[in-house]
Amino acid sequence: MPTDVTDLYQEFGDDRLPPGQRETTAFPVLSKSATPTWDRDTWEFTVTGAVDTELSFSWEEFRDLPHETQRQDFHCVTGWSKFDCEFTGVPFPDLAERAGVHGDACHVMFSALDDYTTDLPLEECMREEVLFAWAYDGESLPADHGGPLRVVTPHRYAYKGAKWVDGIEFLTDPERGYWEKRGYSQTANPWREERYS
Ligand SMILES: Nc1nc2c(c(=O)[nH]1)N[C@H]1C(S)=C(S)[C@@H](COP(=O)(O)O)O[C@H]1N2
Ligand SMILES: [Mo]
Repeated sequence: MPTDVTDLYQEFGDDRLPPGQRETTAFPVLSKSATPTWDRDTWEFTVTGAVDTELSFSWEEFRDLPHETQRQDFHCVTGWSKFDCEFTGVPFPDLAERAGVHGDACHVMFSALDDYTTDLPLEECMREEVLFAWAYDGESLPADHGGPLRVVTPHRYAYKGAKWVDGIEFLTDPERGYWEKRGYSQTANPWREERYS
């Protein structure tokens, strides 16, 4: 049984559907550019920056990590929300613990195979619901939705969840990711409609 985290909105607002959003049952694809290809044999996921131990995982090693399945909502900054998505993967805090995050780390940069990046304050990442997910509704994550591996951030607009993620860097000073450099919010709280900065 998946862990249901669709009630996390109660931390932020009164309604499950954030203001200015409409519910969709489709799962639209939103990418800045084409779906990148990946090679199972050379794929590598790295954890770098302000940590005790920098980490690197092959696809098999990453898939062997303890993982869980959660039922989550998904909110795109362009105005659609999809309820009850089932994602399977590794919670962010588990990876952070393996690397040993330095006390002066305050921010995280996610990078991806399509040269996308996105950033979040460390405390926004240290939540069980921030998953590195490889399955959606019990099937391998479709390539268009970020397969083999993507991040999901049900407490933030979905551009904070890097599809095709291949690395995270712990930072001691905030930096801006791809959309954040182009005017989108760094904090991106849907219940406060933090769409732009
Ligand atoms: N690597 C990468 N991740 C990305 C994007 C992207 O263009 N590249 N788009 C973001 C945006 S704006 C959204 S809404 C979600 C869309 O995920 P979906 O295509 O699975 O619906 O992915 C986010 N993650
Ligand atoms: Mo988006």
